Amino acid sequence: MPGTITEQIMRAHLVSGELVPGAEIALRIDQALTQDATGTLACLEFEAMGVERSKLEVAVSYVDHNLLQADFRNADDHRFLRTFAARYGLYFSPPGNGICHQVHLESFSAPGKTLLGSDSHTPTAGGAAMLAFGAGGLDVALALAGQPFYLVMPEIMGIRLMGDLPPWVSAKDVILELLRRLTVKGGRGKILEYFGPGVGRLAVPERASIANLGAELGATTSIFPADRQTRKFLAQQGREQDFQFFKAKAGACYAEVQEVNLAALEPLVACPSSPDRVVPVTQVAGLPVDQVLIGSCANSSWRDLMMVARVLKGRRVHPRVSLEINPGSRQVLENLTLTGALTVLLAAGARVMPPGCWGCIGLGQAPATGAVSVRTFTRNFPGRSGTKDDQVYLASPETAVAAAILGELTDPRQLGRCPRISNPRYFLVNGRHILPPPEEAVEIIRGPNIVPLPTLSALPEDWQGTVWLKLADNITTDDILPAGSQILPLRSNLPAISRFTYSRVDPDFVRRVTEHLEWEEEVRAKEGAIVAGENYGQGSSREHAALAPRYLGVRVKLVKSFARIHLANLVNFGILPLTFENPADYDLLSQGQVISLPGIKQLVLSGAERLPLHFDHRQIMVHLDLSARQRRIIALGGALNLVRESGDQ
Ligand code: MIC
Ligand code: SF4
Repeated sequence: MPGTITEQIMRAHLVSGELVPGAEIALRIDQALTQDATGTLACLEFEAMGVERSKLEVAVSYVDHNLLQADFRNADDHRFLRTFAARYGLYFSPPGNGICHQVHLESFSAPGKTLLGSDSHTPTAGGAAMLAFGAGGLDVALALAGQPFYLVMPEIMGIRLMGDLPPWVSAKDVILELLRRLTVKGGRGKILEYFGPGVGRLAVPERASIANLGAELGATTSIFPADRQTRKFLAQQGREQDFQFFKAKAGACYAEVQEVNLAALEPLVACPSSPDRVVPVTQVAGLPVDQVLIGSCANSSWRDLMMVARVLKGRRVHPRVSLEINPGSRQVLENLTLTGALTVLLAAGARVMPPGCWGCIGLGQAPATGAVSVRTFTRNFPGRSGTKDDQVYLASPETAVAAAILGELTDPRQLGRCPRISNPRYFLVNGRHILPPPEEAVEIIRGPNIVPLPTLSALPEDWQGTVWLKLADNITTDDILPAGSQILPLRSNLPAISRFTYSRVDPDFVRRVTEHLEWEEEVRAKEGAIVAGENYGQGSSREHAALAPRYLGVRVKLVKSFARIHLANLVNFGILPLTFENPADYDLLSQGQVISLPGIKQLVLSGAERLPLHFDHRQIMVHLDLSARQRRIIALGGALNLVRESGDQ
C-alpha cells in the first residue's frame, strides 16, 4: 500500500489513472481559489462553460494583486469578481483582506483536502497538509465546474528535516538552502514531502513559507504532515474541527531523499536575479542597502512580522533605508495592532501598507535606479520589481530587518540575542470580511475593460510559420508577459494586454509580428513559433503568458524543456508545446527562419511522440509528450473548444 501523505490523499481523490510517475492522473478537487490578476479570465472561462454554480465544497475569489485603483479598471475588475462570486457561489475576499495564500491558510485550510488555485504559490497550503496545486485559470474554472484536475503523476521526493533551527535562522533559510542545492529546475516533475524529527518543531506558518517557495524549485507541490502543530494552528484559528492527523505510513517510499540538518543552517540570501543564486549572507555582508520590503505570501504571517517588530523594538531604521511592511492579511494586521507590535514598527520608521501583494508583483515599491533592495518575497526575476537592472536580494525576515537597521547586508546574528516568538493560544479571528455567497440571485456587473474571450482556431492539417523569437534558458512568465502597475489593469482585456507580449525581452516583438497587418483582423492569419532553452515558462501561473502570444499568432513553442504550469496553459490555449529530441538542434534555428510541420494535425491525433520538423531543406525530430486528452485539445485549438464541442459540464 502506498504510504506517503501525497499518495494517501491522491488515492482518496483519484478519478482516473494510476499513481505511477509519468502517467496522467485526474484528481477530484475539494477547494479552489482565484485571485484578481488571474481570476477575471478564469471567470470569463467559467461563464463560457455555461455551468450554473460552483460545484466545490469551498471556492474563494480573492482580491489581493491589483489593489491600486489608479483609474476605473481595477475597481471594475473587483466589482465584477464580487458579483461573479455572489452569482456562482464563491466566497469573496475583498481588497484589504490579504494575500490569497495567507488568508486561505488562516480561514479554509484543512488537512487531507485538495486545493486548486490560479496562482503558482497555491502549494502554500501544503503547510497545513493540503495537497494544493497552482494551475492556469482555465483549469480552475473546470474544477469549479466539477471537472477533475489532470496532471502527470510526479515523483515523490522526501525531504527529511533533522535538528532544530538555530537562533536568527528561519523557514526561509530552509527553502533557500534547497534552492541552493537543487536550483529553479530541481523540483520539476516532483512533489516534495517533508518528514523527520525537524518537522515537528516548525509551526504551520513556517511550514507554509517552505511549501510556498517549493514553487521556485519548479516542484508540482510540497506537503507537510498534519500533526500536533497543525492542530494547534487550527485551534488558534478557531477551527480545530477541521483537523485530522495525516502522516506517512511506515515503509513509505520516496523516489529520492534530501536531508536538511536544520541545526547546521545559516542565514542565506538569493542574489540578483534568480531565486536559486543562493549564498550565505556573510558572503555579501557589507553591501549597502537602500530598500527593505517585508511581506509577500512567503513571509508575512504574524510570526514573521512579530519577529521584525521585536527586533526593531528600541531601534531605528537606517536613514538610507526605506523599510516597507506588507502584512499578509487583515488578521495579521489586527493581531499586530492588538499586541502593540504595529506601534513598534511605526516608531522604528517603517512604512506599513494595507495587506496585499504590492511590490511583489511590481505594483508600486519599485526601487531607485541602481538601488539594492532586500525582500522577503518569492521571486527576484530581472525587472519584476518595476526597475530595469534591479538588484533584488531575497532573504528571511530576520536577515531583512538586520539590513534595515544597519543599512547594509548583515548576518542577523550580529544583532545579539534573538527574540523568541511564541504564537498566542488564540488569534483574534474576524471572519466577517469574507463574504459568503448569498442565496438570492445577483446580477454580474462588468466594466468596459472586461473584454470577452476570443474564439481560437483549430490546428490546420499542415503548419508552416516563422520563428518570431529565439530565447535562452529559464525564461519566466514575467519575461513573456510582465506584470506591474501599467500592465496589470489589462488582465481582463486580452487585445490590450497582448501588446506587451515579450516586451521585456524584445521590445520590438509585437511591432515585428504585427507589422503591415491590420490589428485584430489579419493578425491571426499569420502564425509563428518561439524557440527557447530549458525550463521555459517558469514562475507565475498567469495564462495570459500563453493566451496573449496565441492571440498574436504564436502556434508553436519549441524548447529544450517546459515548466509544468505553463505547459498546461499552452495546451489549454492550443499552442503546440514541442521539445527538441536533440537539445543541440537548438543551435540550428534562428529568428526569421521559416519552419514547417507537414501533416501535423494527423500526427498529433495519432499519438505520435516524434515529429519531423522541416526548415532550410533539413529535417530534425521534435517531441510531443502529451496525453490523448491533451492532443484532442491541441487539435481543436484549445480547451474551451473541447468544452463547447462536448457540451461537457
Ligand atoms: C506571481 O507571484 O508571479 C503571481 C503574480 O502571483 C502569479 C500570478 C499572476 O501572474 O497573476 C503567480 O504566481 O501565479
Ligand atoms: Fe502575491 Fe507575490 Fe505571492 Fe504572487 S508571490 S501571490 S504576487 S505575494
